[in-house]
Amino acid sequence: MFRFLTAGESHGPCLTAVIEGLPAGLAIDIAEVNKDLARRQQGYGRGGRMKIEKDQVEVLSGMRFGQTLGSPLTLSIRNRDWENWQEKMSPTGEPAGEAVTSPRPGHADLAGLLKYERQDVRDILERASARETAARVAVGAVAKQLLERAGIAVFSHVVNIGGVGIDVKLTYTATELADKLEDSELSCADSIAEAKMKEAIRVAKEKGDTLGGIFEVVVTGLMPGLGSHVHWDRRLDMRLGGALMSIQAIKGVEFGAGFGFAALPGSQSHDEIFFDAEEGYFRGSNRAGGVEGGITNGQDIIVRSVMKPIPTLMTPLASVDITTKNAVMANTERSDVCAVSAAAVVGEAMAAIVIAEAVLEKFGGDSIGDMVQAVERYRTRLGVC
Ligand code: EPS
Repeated sequence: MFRFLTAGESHGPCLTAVIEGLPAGLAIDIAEVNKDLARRQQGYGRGGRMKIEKDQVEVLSGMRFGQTLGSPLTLSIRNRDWENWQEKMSPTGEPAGEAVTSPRPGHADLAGLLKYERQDVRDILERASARETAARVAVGAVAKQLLERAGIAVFSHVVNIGGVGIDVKLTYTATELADKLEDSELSCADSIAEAKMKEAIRVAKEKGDTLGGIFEVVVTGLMPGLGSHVHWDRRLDMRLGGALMSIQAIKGVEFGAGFGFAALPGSQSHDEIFFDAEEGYFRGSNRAGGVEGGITNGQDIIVRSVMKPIPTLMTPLASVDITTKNAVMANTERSDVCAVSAAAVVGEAMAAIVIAEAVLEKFGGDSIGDMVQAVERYRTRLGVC
């Protein structure tokens, strides 16, 4: 069973992920993991923290001479900022520094305080912070290396920030997309839209405001048959949707034509089926976004997620002091103005994790060789290798 947990507070000593269920013999390129960690850190509109951190992964278990052993793989990312927080975040001793008592609307602060019976918002915000997503990106980078062995690749890009969208007429293959993103600060393939997005972020920053947006994840090289129609919790779109919704600040997910289906008749909603002796079954469109009945249909998965604007506003919203119950302005702390490009990398990681889980479920194997053989056998049976 492929699964993982992460641990760590935003300003604690480190973030840790424990992955279990990886087959033995998978070669892991640590440089590739660090590349994704660096991608998550970049982006116009990120805050001061990203100047302090230089996220790098350290492997603490489960790997020997560059290959997995089939035992739990533990990944750790140090928080450089810990040096400045040792007293305030000490696991032992007496509380140091002032408690944060003004919860931010839109953050986990107030609901978390009430639920966990805490008197300092920091006890909640430290774990609710999107800093945790660095650990997920490291896990996702490992999942992507497993998927590569099955011929599957995962990409992401930003399609909207603060209401500024990319030109929908621009269509790229996944490889063209990856090339375009190389020199983009916002992980956006449309350079004209990107310039407008950057301007919108600059204006928001000037006003002490923040911006959200939409990113798209594309999965290529899929075989039909991942996920299943037979139970609600085996449907791949449910699992992908849930994984994307689990990312901090994500408020909605759509596959393929998504919410656009509301305005389309059935005759323009589905992907007609054709057959070619060379190609096998193929479709003339991909409105389903690669999943039908909870099962991959062999087309690319296309899934978009919307991120709300970050709740830490330098021009804060109204709140209530949790000690005095007086009206106050919400807590302000160093934060990002816009982190949609970072969220795209996290979305890519979460999608890779879910697809890797589905691949391992279907093709199993305690060794990577067994898994690859099973994939090849299946692709041969379908005639789509
Ligand atoms: C983040 C680290 C955080 C924030 C941001 C994302 O670092 P710090 O709180 O020290 O500035 O920059 O987190 C949030 C927006 C949030 O609400 O917690 C990161 O590593 O991505």
